[in-house]
Amino acid sequence: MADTRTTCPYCGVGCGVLASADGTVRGDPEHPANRGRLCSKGTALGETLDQPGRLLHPEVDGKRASWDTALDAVAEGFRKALADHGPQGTALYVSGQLLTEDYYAANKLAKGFLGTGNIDSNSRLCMASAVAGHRRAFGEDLVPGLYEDLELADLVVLVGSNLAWCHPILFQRLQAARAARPAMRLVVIDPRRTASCEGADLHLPIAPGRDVALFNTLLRHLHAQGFRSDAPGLDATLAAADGETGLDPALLATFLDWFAATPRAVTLFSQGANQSSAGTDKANAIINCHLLAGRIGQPGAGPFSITGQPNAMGGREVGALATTLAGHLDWDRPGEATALRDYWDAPNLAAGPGLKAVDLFRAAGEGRIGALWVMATNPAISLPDAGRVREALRRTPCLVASDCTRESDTLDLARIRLPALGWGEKDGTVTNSERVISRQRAFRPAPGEARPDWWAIAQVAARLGWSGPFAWTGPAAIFREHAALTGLARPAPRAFDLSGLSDLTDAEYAALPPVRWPVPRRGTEGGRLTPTARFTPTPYRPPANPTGAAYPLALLTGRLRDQWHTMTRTGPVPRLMAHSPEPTAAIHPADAPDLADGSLARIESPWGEATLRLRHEPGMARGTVFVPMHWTARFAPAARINASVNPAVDPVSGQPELKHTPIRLAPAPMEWHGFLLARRSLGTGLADWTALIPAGPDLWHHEMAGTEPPAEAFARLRALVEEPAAAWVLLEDPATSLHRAALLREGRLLACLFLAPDPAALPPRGWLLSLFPEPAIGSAARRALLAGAPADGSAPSPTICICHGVAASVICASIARGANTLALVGEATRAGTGCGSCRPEIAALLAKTPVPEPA
Ligand SMILES: Nc1nc2c(c(=O)[nH]1)N[C@H]1C(S)=C(S)[C@@H](COP(=O)(O)OP(=O)(O)OC[C@H]3O[C@@H](n4cnc5c(=O)[nH]c(N)nc54)[C@H](O)[C@@H]3O)O[C@H]1N2
Ligand SMILES: Nc1nc2c(c(=O)[nH]1)N[C@H]1C(S)=C(S)[C@@H](COP(=O)(O)OP(=O)(O)OC[C@H]3O[C@@H](n4cnc5c(=O)[nH]c(N)nc54)[C@H](O)[C@@H]3O)O[C@H]1N2
Ligand code: SF4
Ligand SMILES: [Mo]
Repeated sequence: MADTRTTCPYCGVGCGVLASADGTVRGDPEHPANRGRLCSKGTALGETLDQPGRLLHPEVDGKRASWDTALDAVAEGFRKALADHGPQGTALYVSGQLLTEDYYAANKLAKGFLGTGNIDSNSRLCMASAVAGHRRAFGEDLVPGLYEDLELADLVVLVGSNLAWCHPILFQRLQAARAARPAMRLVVIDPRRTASCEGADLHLPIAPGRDVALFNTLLRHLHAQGFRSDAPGLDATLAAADGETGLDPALLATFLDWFAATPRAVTLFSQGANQSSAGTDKANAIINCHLLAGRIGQPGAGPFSITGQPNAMGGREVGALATTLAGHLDWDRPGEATALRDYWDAPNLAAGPGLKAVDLFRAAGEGRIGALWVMATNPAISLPDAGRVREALRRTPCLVASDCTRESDTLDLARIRLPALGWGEKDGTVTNSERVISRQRAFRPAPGEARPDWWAIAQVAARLGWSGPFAWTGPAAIFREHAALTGLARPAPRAFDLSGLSDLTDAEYAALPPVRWPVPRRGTEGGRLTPTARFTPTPYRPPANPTGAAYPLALLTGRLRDQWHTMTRTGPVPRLMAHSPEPTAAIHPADAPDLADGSLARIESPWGEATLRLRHEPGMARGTVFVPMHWTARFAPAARINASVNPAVDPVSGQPELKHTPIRLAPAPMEWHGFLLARRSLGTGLADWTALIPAGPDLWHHEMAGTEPPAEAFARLRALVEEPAAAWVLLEDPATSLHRAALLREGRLLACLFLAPDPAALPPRGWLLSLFPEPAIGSAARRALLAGAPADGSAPSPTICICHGVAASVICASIARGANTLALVGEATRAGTGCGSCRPEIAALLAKTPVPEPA
């Protein structure tokens, strides 16, 4: 059977994928975003298809139910909430991982028929500040530029973006352009020295939250250099352009000069900008500079807000945020709400904006929300002050959750669970960061009773008495309705126009190639946009909850290369876990002189706490700590960082300040540290601190630490894995409190348990894991096992290249033997020759490892 053309379900780059029914995937050479390439997550998509833990049947009150029963229960829950609280007591919380068609249906149900603005999306945590910034500057939420502009630019500035890890294919396109045109410059503005800084011409280690001060300084500099603009608002904006950057003056001057001197400049911004209590101002401060310098809407020039999720842009197009209507229509433009009401024939259209995510969950916690439908997102983990959010979810009388997996912290709390189609099964469209609409197509049958989200929405609408407006025959019909809506006569002109697609037949929709909006009925399609713009004053404000004596460090949170959000898809894949198996907190060594590298540390904030493995990283800005957002109750309950993250929001966008929480660090005192390697998962309740790490087919690594006496823990944990006809090989050294045990049956390793008072005394896990596939381990390996060290004395070494399973030590050894370029390392070890996502890290090893002089 021919491959199916579809789109990657991870990041907003929106790469085209060719997938076959057996789950083999490769990059689509014809897709404009990636031209055949895929990053580490995209490459491993096939391994996420047959995941254990799929939600296969509807459930009500913890019991399997038929779809009819479950949908009746949802309708009843919403009916009751409407009766008890009115429309404002109902809500939907949706996601940029829905398809445009699902998203459109959800928004229509909430705003058109339930009559509430209470539909918000996880885009509130992600893109809301960029949306608000665009609307202030351009009057509409639009991204003027194209990916190609990053290749055409002479200067690319990354603001709060770790592009190398979060948008790897776009980063590879950028690096390829730089290799072809070495004069092209890359500047990275980030408190951390990230993988994106490898090979950059300049890294500005901005103090968290100071970006507005930096771009205000740039604006003044450009004005002083003689740049002028006719766009309104310049004088007031210049007058308000204040703030100290705190940067090294020489670094700052270099940046200011480069920007002023380079007409082709792109400033790409992401969550280091958006997730801030000054997020909207950060967006506008950046746009202001591009306006003054006249660098917008031209080849190689413009501000560029990159989207996170695969369909973050689609959600904005259908207006499924509490603050927008549909099709880029607004409540605050007279006539637009009326036009939408008529189009939908929805007499009950919401009169105004609803609750934004943080406020929505606060309202739920106060008992003001009777029915809440969560779709394709995991708020119990991903919202700030997440302990409160859990309480709110528990308190909501009718909590409905639609998901593909049963293994989500939010699903645990839901009263009604609805099984949704996942990637490879669902069918519709997504829009990427450069406004390209691509099809996601099904290439696998629906598992169990999973159904599309739009269908579940339409079914509930019908049960509430609104069958006609939701009587779609499939996603094509929804897409046509959405596209036609964008062509409505609107009082104010809009760039967003899909009216040229509103008459697609089902067959044309099925075959739709990637297309960039606008697609008007008449006139030019796609291309760069040159919006009419105005300046927006952005006076500098420090973060909402500044650090102080009690909480002296700033907690930054973000992403790892191979994990996706709350790990529901990437966590179970051993190859993806290998790159960064444990939840860590990174800190500059000088900021934690009393806490050893590799020890467990407790993060405490006024909102909560978490315990993670401490890593000393000289690339961290002083006074900051970086923690990945990913870990959940399923993998490491004590490491759920959002329990500590503050819920302050940007006053304009309502986006939470996920990149700045005042914290302090304390040691997490433990009697012992250790790990248990076993052929089945023993869960996350093994010890005071546990991280569960899928390590291979039927191989599980449990990293642990505990406060009970080590000898007791040793006996207790051994009892958990004991098996008939298997025997322990033991070594206990009471003097040093070292405990080692290996469980063997006929020479085959079944489990390994190691405990020690100091984590540094434990042997490398990778070496032990590599013994499990052996049919029987030899006497040398057995001796080494009990000695607690591999025979060759090799130290633990992280996997850098997951495509070919190459460890850092192997790469360093090849460098030491003279491989002094990425290409030579690739030839010697194959590292970096697969998806290429690890190349920045290989480059960092190349920069660090002394290369021998040629003989
Ligand atoms: N591997 C992977 N890729 C992903 C995702 C994923 O989960 N995993 N998620 C996708 C999604 S939804 C999103 S939104 C994107 C996010 O993509 P990014 O925004 O690139 O990722 P983050 O790691 O959240 O944050 C980026 C950087 O902001 C920096 N930062 C923190 N505070 C500040 C500040 O005050 N100023 C500046 N200038 N920088 C600051 C952090 O140190 C961090 O390196 O990634 C997408 N791609
Ligand atoms: N501290 C901190 N917190 C953060 C961030 C941060 O940087 N720091 N980043 C924030 C950002 S930018 C984002 S985008 C959020 C992401 O956070 P979430 O949206 O909560 O995270 P995901 O793990 O992506 O959850 C998506 C869920 O949807 C399910 N799913 C996938 N496709 C479908 C579908 O088609 N239908 C249905 N019904 N379900 C589906 C998946 O199985 C998964 O359970 O996290 C935010 N939280
Ligand atoms: S860059 Fe990677 S995660 Fe993003 S769309 Fe492309 S393959 Fe998927
Ligand atoms: Mo995001």
